[in-house]
Amino acid sequence: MGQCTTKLLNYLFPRPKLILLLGHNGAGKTTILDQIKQVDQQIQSVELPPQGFLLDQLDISDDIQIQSWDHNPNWFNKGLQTMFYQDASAIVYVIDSSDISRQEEFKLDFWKIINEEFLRDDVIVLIANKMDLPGSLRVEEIHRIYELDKFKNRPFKLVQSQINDKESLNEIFQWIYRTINTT
Ligand SMILES: Nc1nc2c(ncn2[C@@H]2O[C@H](COP(=O)(O)OP(=O)(O)OP(=O)(O)O)[C@@H](O)[C@H]2O)c(=O)[nH]1
Ligand SMILES: [Mg+2]
Repeated sequence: MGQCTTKLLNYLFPRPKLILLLGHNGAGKTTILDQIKQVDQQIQSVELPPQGFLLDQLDISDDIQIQSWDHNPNWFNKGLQTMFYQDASAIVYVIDSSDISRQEEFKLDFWKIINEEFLRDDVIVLIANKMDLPGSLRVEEIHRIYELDKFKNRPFKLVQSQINDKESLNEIFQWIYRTINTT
């Protein structure tokens, strides 16, 4: 389906704005969802047949939904990313900042996702998680490794986070909700 058709359908049948929470296995996506959900909200685990793709879904309001997909490196080879990512308004990519040996792999994955043409207007957030662990990368190092200077004309933020740091997480998600509601 072309982008114009998608936009028209979204206009005629409005759906919640979608925030995708992505990142490698164990980066901390589910933990983050747990920390930003309100007491009366529940994370739903959904399995999509036939391949059995897994996602966690959190409905923030009637207007905003967060989906966290299990990391699947084969999506890009099979062209499936378009189907699952194209409706997103924001991409939140989570990295384990203490896993030094895999940063190059995380970086390639991050850029592969956000370079998609259909995501070029999206809000992008990189969460440097697990900052509490010894040897975690410092913010300046993440900035350099991920070549974040390239973000000149897109709404982008780099945020440090660690388990139980609800304040920073809520602050950044509030910024995302505001930003996607005004674009
Ligand atoms: N020390 C530390 N551990 C964390 C942090 N965030 C998450 N963890 C732990 O890391 C492990 C993986 O976290 P998850 O939230 O399950 O990671 P995930 O990205 O959802 O992983 P998948 O669902 O497998 O893709 C769990 O044992 C968490 O308790 C953090 O900031 N610091
Ligand atoms: Mg998870």
